[in-house]
Amino acid sequence: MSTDQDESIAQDDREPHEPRVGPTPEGEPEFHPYHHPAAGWGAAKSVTNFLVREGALVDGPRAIMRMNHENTGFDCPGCAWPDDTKGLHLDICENGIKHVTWEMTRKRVGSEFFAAHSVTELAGWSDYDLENEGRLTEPMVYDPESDHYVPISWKDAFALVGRTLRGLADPNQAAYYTSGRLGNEATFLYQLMARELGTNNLPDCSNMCHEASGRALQASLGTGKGTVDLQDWETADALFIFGVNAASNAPRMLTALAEAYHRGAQIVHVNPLVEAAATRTIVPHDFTDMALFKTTRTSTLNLQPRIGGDMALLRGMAKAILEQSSTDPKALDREFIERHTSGFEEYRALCEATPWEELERQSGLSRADILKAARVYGEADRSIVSWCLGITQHEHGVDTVREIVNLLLLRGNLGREGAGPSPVRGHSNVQGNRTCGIDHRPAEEFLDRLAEACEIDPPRAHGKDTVASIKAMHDGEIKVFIGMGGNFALAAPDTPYTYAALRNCELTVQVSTKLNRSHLVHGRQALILPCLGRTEKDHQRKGVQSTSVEDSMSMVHLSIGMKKPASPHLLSEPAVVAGMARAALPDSATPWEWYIEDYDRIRDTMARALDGFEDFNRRVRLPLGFRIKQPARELVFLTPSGRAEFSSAELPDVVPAPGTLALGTMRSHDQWNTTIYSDNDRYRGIKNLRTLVFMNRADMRERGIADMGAVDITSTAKDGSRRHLKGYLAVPYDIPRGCAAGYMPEMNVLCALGDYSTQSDQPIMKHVKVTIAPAS
Ligand SMILES: Nc1nc2c(c(=O)[nH]1)N[C@H]1C(S)=C(S)[C@@H](COP(=O)(O)OP(=O)(O)OC[C@H]3O[C@@H](n4cnc5c(=O)[nH]c(N)nc54)[C@H](O)[C@@H]3O)O[C@H]1N2
Ligand SMILES: Nc1nc2c(c(=O)[nH]1)N[C@H]1C(S)=C(S)[C@@H](COP(=O)(O)OP(=O)(O)OC[C@H]3O[C@@H](n4cnc5c(=O)[nH]c(N)nc54)[C@H](O)[C@@H]3O)O[C@H]1N2
Ligand SMILES: [Mo]
Repeated sequence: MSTDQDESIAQDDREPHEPRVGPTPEGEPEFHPYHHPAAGWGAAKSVTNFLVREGALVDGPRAIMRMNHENTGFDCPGCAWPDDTKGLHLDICENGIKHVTWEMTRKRVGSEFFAAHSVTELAGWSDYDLENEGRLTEPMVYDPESDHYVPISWKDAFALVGRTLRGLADPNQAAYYTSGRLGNEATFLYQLMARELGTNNLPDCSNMCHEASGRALQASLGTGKGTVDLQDWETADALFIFGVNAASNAPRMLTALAEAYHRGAQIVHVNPLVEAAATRTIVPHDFTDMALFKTTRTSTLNLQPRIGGDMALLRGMAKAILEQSSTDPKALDREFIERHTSGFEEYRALCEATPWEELERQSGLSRADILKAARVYGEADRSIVSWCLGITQHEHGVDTVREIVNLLLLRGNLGREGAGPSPVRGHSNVQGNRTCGIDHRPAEEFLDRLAEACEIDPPRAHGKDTVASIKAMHDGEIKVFIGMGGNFALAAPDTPYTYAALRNCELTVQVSTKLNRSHLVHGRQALILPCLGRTEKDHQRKGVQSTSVEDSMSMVHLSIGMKKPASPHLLSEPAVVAGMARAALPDSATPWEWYIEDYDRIRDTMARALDGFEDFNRRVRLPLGFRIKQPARELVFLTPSGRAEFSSAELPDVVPAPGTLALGTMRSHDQWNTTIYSDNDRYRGIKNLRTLVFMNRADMRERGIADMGAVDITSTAKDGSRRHLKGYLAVPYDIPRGCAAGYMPEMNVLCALGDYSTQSDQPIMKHVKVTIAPAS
């Protein structure tokens, strides 16, 4: 091993142990496998406990009644699952309620709080305790003399941002991060500001999330998005759900799964863990089901591949369909393949050349299991394949999503009702962010239109994404970091490295609703700019404003807050952007102030600048908003060949080397990314514990690890450097051998910054190479 690597090991080991992320546990760690249905009364009880604890019983229910309600309420910030297209009933869920209540808390973090606690003191608090202090109420600036945040006026705060940005030698010395909560109007202004200043440095949470999906779908189909909508989900004969913990992270999918089961559709879940959504549910808004404890199955087949084994499974399914086609002419949709695709023969040859033994070894599934899935697919007239992070956060995420498309193309499952690819997006408006210009690699046509509509000269060189921005901050190349929402310090990989990167900045600016780690891990100068949340009324000169968001299925609709703002000093996100922009661009011809008076004006400009937003102001006010046209849905493929492209990628080797395990980092049921509600993970049977690792019992025995025994986890990065977590508890779990799983953000410490996918540049968060041993 070289000296360099030895140095990096020593450095990692020196990092002090971080404060806990979750709350102080209420008791001893417990693990009792969960045998109840997803949602239903367990969820109702959990919501009640949560509302009582948050003291939100008065505001909570009233607000929830206004959530996802055609165009008269606000969009649930909980996830990006679309609203019920019939608009008939409220489709609400436990985690959506928790998420909304979290924003509506009555607790406040004002200047007295910051006067009482230094930044060094707060840095020792848990992340739970930081957020639990409540809503931020006024702009604050870091005072290095006293090590406290002190109040600053909005005017001075903007002046500081403007001065620092104008003082940069090169506009590319700043990065503008977006977390996927940001509404479309603020998003549009934000990217306009960055580009008018002269940079495409627009890292976003999507760089850690669905970048792989966007790149793959773009390459295969000429569109960065899924092509199906909720009606398609309602008419599919077979649903394949890959790598998503839906009961926790997209709970409203449960309703779609229960409905699918009732109509006799096949539902195949592919996940190393059998998650709660792959069992049965009580649909929470169905009052009779709730009253009668009536459960509905939400799965007809569960397959547990090894972590990273999905691509081999998909290829195995394709191989089976191709084999079947030699005797059964209906196995393939030959007309579709001939008219609409290219690259089929090469793909067929590749499938034929891949031996079953290799597919079994790489997927971790038997040939019989792969054939079962293939049979479901072959017998269904209409299939949807849906996926989330279990597919994307891998080295070969792009290839795997393309393999999903390959499989769909074989039977013409595209451009017709009940069929197609359906990525489950994460943050409630992460898809809208990309549509409205948050893209560090913008297309030329996008920039051309933006230039014309906004009369600016946008930079053409590609900017930096999340990983590249962190590295550039670390190297001193980027000196200003602006975060529109989110919790960058904790969400990003390689925690100590990311901390050092942020601390190396001249100025960090966090536009936030609640106190979090990213306020404490800051640059030499630092601002906290508090903003309105989605539930709150946004008063501007021309009256109460609404913003728009886009869900996972490309529906754009309005969101209108109705609560009194948490403090009279909050600004809306569009107003914060406009304030920073004017200060940084004093001579800008963009009418920043005029835009903020009435968001219809922003939307009028967006209608001219963005593809698919024609007549935006009228269409967004239709009862359910409007759907952005998906060319691939109409079988128009904006690919170089003008056809849907089969890909023919080599199968990656995902089998862990002897002695090592593939570790997947994921969310518990009681957390929202870096926001932790409790130390429990109900559907996985965990209480009072987050510092855990789920393991196969045989792997534990082999290593001499006892049930709930303490272990040390060591990851080895591509460059050979090592990172450690000590004293975690090993939970014996139904997970394939060679695989392990635990929670983000604690486990981000194990993810090396340099370990990002060469296909998507996404940090590898689901296939971290680790060794696990009894605690030293
Ligand atoms: N309540 C709540 N809702 C959320 C969030 C939240 O934190 N809390 N986060 C939001 C965001 S930003 C996002 S991106 C989404 C995330 O939604 P998910 O993708 O569900 O997020 P994870 O918790 O990372 O869960 C990953 C799932 O993939 C499985 N998995 C791991 N590795 C593999 C693999 O190799 N193959 C397969 N097939 N499966 C694998 C894991 O077992 C787990 O079930 O949820 C959104 N919704
Ligand atoms: N190891 C590992 N790491 C991961 C992942 C993983 O699976 N494994 N998942 C990745 C994924 S998919 C994602 S999306 C990222 C998440 O990364 P982020 O989006 O950066 O993180 P969040 O935890 O969602 O951000 C929470 C903070 O957002 C602020 N906030 C909440 N609502 C609002 C609002 O309305 N406006 C504003 N301005 N601020 C608001 C609050 O201050 C809160 O503290 O994490 C990534 N990190
Ligand atoms: Mo995400």
